[in-house]
Amino acid sequence: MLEILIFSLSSPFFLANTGNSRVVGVPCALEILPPGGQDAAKLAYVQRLGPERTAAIGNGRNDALMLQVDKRFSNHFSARVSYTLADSRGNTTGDGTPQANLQFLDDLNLDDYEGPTNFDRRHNLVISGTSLIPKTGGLTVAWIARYLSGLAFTIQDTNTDADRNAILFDPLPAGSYSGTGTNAITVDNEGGRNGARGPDFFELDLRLGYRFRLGGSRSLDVFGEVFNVTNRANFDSPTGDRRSTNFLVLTALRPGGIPMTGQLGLRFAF
Ligand SMILES: [Ca+2]
Repeated sequence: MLEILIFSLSSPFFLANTGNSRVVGVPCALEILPPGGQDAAKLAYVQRLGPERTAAIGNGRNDALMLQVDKRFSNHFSARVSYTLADSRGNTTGDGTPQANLQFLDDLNLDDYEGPTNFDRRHNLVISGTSLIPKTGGLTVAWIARYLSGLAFTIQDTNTDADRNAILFDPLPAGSYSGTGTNAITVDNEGGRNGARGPDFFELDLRLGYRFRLGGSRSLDVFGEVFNVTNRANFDSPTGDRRSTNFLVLTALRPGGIPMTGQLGLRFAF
């Protein structure tokens, strides 16, 4: 069975001028907040900043193509392949409280802030399945393999304030950048906000199980599971700040990026 889903979502971002040099915002469907607007559910955050200075001038766009193929259980196995091709861009980071870090005086410079959102994940592939091994009397094998593209991050240098707006967020020009030392990487930076890509992710998990039938309704399940079978080191994106001694050096695993891990289990049913 094949399923295909395509969706596109444009989401304005509510931006609020704090009165100094910062602009922050939250996603919001409204275009302009009237003075004294009381839609507390949506605007509780920006109301604190002064509603007379707010306007929905940020925007983002999310496009995705989702495919899924299912093979129902027959001939001793079932399987599923899911894939999503996605593109998430805008003139904010999309993280809920985005800032216009390139603002200079009254000019927000949002055109220069265009780029991938912090959640832009180009490829997402999952292959999973389970098999009942014939002639074994109850031996099962299950697997799931996952692949994710890396997230975008910004190559910058907080040593200088190139645009002199008192905000130390000044993306470096496009080009190839490298870290130094152990686990350093090289990235091709497109320039601007989120112009570089962090490491991708892959993990394969396996499960082996056997069911002993003990007569009547009683049974004993014995199973072993191994997570991250290939023991791949799935790193988080490094810092893109050239000022840091860890510039483009992989220093931490991404959340949930565990080394190879195994566990054994028993389950007695009666
Ligand atoms: Ca700056």
